[in-house]
Amino acid sequence: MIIKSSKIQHMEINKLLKKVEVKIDLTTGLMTGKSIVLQKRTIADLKNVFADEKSRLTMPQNQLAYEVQLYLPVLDGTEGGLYFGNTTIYPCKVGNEYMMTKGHFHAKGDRNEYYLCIKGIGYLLLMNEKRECWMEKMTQGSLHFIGANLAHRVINAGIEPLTFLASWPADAGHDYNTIQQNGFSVRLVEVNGQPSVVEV
Ligand code: S6P
Ligand code: ZN
Repeated sequence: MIIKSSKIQHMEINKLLKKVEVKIDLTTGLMTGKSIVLQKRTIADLKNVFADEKSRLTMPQNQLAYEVQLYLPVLDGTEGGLYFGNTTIYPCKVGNEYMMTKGHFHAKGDRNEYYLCIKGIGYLLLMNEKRECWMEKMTQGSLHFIGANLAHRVINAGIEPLTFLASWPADAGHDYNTIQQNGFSVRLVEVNGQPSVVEV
């Protein structure tokens, strides 16, 4: 409907509005919308991720380790496309090692990524192709830029779930094999109640 006010013609805003597909609760990081994909990683899915494989095998195999919500509005591999997601890592240890994501390089090494911590306490572990590692502390509101050719893994070093949002190119792809075979060159373990780095 066209509304006439003085000489300027105004159009009802509703004519142009399209439904927002996804909403994010910024207090929890949870995403809602019809096109959200859910991925769950249990203790059973994390074979050879932790140093203490024996301890992992004694844990309930269906226990949820972390879960990911994904918004994938374009086809996988679309050049110029962007993806968005969240990850929640539940607090737990395998042996004395903190719960963490599998970690990966991007298959297209020059594709970058942002992580934004919503809640919880942990560390973003980064590793370059020379296997040099460094970490950034993740706390509510911390923004992390993951540059080219860096493997990335998030470690929950707290006693609450750690949730972060992420955005990355739709053609980044994931190389899990390199980490599955060689791991990162450091691990984060708890010693006397405090996080401590062990070189591998
Ligand atoms: C994707 C992005 C995240 C991770 C998620 C789980 O590029 O980095 O969505 O997929 O945090 O980690 P991982 O290492 O199991 O994929
Ligand atoms: Zn990634």
